[in-house]
Amino acid sequence: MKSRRKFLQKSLVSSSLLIPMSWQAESFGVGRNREKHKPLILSTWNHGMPANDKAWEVLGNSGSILDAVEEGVKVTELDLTNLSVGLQGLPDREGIATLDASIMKGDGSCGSVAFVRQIKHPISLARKVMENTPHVMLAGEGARQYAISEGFPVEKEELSPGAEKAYLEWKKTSEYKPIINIENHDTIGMIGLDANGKMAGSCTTSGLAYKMHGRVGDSPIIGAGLYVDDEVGAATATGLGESIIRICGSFLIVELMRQGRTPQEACEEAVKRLIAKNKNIENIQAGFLALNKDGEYGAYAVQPGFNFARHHRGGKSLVDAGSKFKGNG
Ligand code: SD4
Repeated sequence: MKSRRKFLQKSLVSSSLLIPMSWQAESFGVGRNREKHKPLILSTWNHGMPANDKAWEVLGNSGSILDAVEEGVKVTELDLTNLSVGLQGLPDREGIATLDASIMKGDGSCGSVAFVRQIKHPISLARKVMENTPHVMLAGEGARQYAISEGFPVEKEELSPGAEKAYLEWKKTSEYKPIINIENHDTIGMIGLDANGKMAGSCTTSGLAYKMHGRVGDSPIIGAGLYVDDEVGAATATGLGESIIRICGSFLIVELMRQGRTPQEACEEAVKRLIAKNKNIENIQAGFLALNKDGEYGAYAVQPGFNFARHHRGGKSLVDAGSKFKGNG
């Protein structure tokens, strides 16, 4: 899924964030990237482009990087063409869509929900957990009940047409065989830095297609799918959650940056660590995205095909990340 799709030029107008939005697709190799941008919004995969558009607009209007990363990924949660985020996503092996999400601010505040059903915007529920409860994480029926108490609408439990078609097809064999980059790896993780150096991040997913009922991935686990620290930087992950949890991927990257690595070097080191700690690596895709407090950024994946959306004052683009393995073309 090496998308080099060109998107229409749009202009985003706000008082503080006037940017001429030229669209380009770029390649982002293993090199030592030292480019800096503040503000900067990054998110995983090509669905990150419309999500970042929204985040950028919200940042311009409200000035809040937290609002920006929440509203940005809500676009993906509603995107009916996306089968790996939101209630329209591919279900577990019982045919039920269950969602994971997390949100974090650079001051250490964080919230998440896991294995939640029937709630359209798990990212907003994660934010409520962060802001209105003494807890960090709510799961399953408890998370759903909490959503109801906060006034979230409860959606009918039915698969989207795309998910139902895929599920019925899968049921013919019920074989669990993730297809790298296509079927299972399109979580959106978004990390952002505002003009004053404040950071926030969000991550939301329907998780692995045809997972066991009750399975939770890395996305709602603070430190695995997402980590943000205003003193250092932020990181988010996509791909096979089990492989990312094993190395506390996002926390690892932030700690490597704290020790002086660039975001690019930290992402590459995390991929190296992940490869060392996981068997059957040829069947695993995982990708990381990071930025530091100066506005430098980096990305790296195990397999080719990972890309990310990048918005800053100078423009916006979809960038191909480098990867440890090169694939067969
Ligand atoms: C998970 N990390 O649940 C998620 C899936 C994913 O891109 O990232 N897809 O394991």
